[in-house]
Amino acid sequence: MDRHLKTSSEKTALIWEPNNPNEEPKHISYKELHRNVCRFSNVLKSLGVKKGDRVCLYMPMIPELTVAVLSCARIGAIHSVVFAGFSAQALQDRINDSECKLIITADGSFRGEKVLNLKSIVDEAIQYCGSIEHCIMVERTKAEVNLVPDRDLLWCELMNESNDYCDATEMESEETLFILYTSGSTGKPKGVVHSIAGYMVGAEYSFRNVFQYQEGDVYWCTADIGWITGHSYVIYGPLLSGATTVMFEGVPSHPDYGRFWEIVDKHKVNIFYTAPTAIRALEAQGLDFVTPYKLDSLKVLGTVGEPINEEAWQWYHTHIGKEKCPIVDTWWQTETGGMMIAPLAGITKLKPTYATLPLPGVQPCLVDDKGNEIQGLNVEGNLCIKYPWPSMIRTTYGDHNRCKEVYFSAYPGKYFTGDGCKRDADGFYRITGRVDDVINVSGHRIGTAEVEDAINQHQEVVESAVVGFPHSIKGQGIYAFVILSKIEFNPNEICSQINELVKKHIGPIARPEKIQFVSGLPKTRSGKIIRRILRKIASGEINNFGDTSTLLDPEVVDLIVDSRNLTISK
Ligand code: 7RM
Repeated sequence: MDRHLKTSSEKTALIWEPNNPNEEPKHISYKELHRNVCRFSNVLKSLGVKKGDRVCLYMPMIPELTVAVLSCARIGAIHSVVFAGFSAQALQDRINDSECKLIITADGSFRGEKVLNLKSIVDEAIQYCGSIEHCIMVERTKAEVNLVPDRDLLWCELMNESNDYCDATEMESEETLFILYTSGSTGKPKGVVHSIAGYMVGAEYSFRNVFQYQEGDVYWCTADIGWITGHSYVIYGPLLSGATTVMFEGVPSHPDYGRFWEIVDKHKVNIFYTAPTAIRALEAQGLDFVTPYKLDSLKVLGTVGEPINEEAWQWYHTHIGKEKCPIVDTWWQTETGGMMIAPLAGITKLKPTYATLPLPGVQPCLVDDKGNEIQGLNVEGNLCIKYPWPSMIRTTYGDHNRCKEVYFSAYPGKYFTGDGCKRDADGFYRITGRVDDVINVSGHRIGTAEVEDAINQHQEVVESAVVGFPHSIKGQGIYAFVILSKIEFNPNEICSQINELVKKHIGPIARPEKIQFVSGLPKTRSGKIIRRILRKIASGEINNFGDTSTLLDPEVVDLIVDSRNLTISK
């Protein structure tokens, strides 16, 4: 921020586009953003927030969220942004894991036609958060809220009383910039820790090079700041580069499915970055929502979050990019901090559905199940990274061993990504999807164990197993196999109770698409569920289960296959 004041203080740093297209967008210059960040940094200091303290942000996509993130960074406090679609329980778990001192939220958020009351979710969560001293609330929806005297404070009042001067706290390069929780194969979500210098180097380097950002470009990444894509490519990457970044409060379907393209034309967006799931959802609505818009400002398109299918790639290329915009399919993870395998726009040869080549400096490799590196071309294996990179995960908050276990022990000396990957005849990489128990629903990572834990909270559930299955819009959907204590329950009733439980423990995004009640689960003699078989059944592949010799009771599989007609869909 301070760097850009010298050269671009009047330049627009942030264009904020509200949920309601009739509300005025905001253009915030680098100078104004800097001023607001300084003011809010002083607010944080006045509340006793010091270097190293954790601050939780549970906010809508409004400029105050960007200001809050950058203010934490300015004073050396560690931000932990929690996506505002997570439930009170999920929020509480994250606050307690890292013992946040302060939470910043809003009265509510506007998402399409919906109004979400965030403050009441925060109230519910922080009843059981002993570390929280204060809650700062931005007024956005003007919904009625409960303000607890002394604990709850209003953003606007604190900002009015604050002042514009706040030096940035000097930090060591390896000190922590932020924590972001993400799901894995087992247990509760872990707090991925990123460092000050390395993370920012990775975010800026990848932003500039992959998108081939040019001074003056207007750039829009549609991700929510609650996810890593929002951290790295709505806030840090573009703002470190001195770019103009668009921040959108709403959803692609409101007021209709042309909203993205309306915004592209309105703000003359040059670089546009979104998820395959959004492309597929918009494609499904037909071209009537695209043709009214010119889209002639676009120069570069990007995708992230999940594998993109050929059809969606072609649609994006033809109808949005008008066959003249390179598409950068960027593979990376919360843990990698920034893009790892991606084309450089206009430089790397494109190949639909391929993330193509590693960024300069990144050393990917494929390994087989025994841990041997697979050399050569036209091969497939588990994707690892052989050599460290600036923005790599530093630890998992509060549990360094877990970080070693999860990422560095499967293949000694290498970072294991959890993804399967192909390398073609040209040496190009194509990520095929997760090889662990993580499901990718609309680009959001959901751990099967987390969903199972929520389902198992139901009194009548004996056991459950959750897998992903191919979904035409979401990429993957969640399929739950559930054993009940008795068979005479009303299945529809139990289904809605299960859905409520998942919503309560995680959030609406983790609700199963399909629930099948079964009498048993396919297990090995040692009692491990064979998910491979369940994944096949969930995908409708019921003819060839491969090697079933390890099954304790092969008959279980036939029973599950035969009772598929009893599956209940959301
Ligand atoms: C940035 C982000 C990470 C997981 C990752 C993959 C999948 C992400 C791509 C992709 C195929 C891509 N972080 N993934 N990008 N798969 N092609 N271009 O999404 O931590 O939330 O998810 O997402 O499985 O391991 S994340």
